[in-house]
Amino acid sequence: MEPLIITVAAVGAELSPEEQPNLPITPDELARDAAACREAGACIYHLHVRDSAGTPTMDVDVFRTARDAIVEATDLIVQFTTGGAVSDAPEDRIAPLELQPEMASLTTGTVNFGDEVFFNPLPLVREFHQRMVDMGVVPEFEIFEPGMIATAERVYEEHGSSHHKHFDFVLGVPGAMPAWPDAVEWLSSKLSDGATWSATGIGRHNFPVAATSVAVGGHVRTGFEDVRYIEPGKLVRSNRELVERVVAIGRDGGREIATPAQAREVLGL
Ligand code: KMH
Ligand code: ZN
Repeated sequence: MEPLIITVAAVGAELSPEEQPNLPITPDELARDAAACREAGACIYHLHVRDSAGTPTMDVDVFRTARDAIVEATDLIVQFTTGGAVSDAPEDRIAPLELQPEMASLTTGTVNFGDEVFFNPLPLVREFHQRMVDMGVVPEFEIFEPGMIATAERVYEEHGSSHHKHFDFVLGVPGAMPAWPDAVEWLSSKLSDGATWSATGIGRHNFPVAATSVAVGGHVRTGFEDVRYIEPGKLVRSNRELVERVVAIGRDGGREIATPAQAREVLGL
């Protein structure tokens, strides 16, 4: 099996600093958080950013400063979100791609997201994917529902793409596909040859999904964006704490932990 690539979704757009006081927000905090995650075994830093008040933003300058701080402090692969927050306008979500991150997330369909709707109609998916292709940014297809796999393949074909195909199964968002025990293996069986994938379970599903993913040859995502409590009633203290748990799960499952250099090779970066 490939060495285990661990992605840390370190910030997200859902938790406020009041709900998670350890959320990294300033460039310094992001750089320190990223360095700690790298030391623990992470390869990819999935990046959302906040303004100085801690509110999610898609401001290009905030992304630039954050990315530069992380790249200065580590050799992590920085993966920009294009999902943003459910309230963000498409033109704001796509704007930071002008900075040509190594990777960016791309959700390939509309999905219920708690009481809200995460809006990704096909024309938006096409536009975002074409922009990534034009900018040389490798997408990570975010799969909240099975049909999103087919849509990712569809836009890949339509655009005559040649980039590596990498997917991330996001399981357990209220309103979307649950973290059913057989979901990870079933979804991965639907991918085309040569594609790679990771999986993340939201909340209490994070470590069980990680264990399944490790066992069947996938990769793993964790981080504050996905996990609020490390155990019932006990807030996660740091992204590093989550990465350490996933590293332990990976080693228990007999997987070597990938370095960012190994991950770049696997992902064709
Ligand atoms: N914040 C969610 C609405 C992504 O980063 O690409 C979407 C999200 C996915 O976080
Ligand atoms: Zn995200």
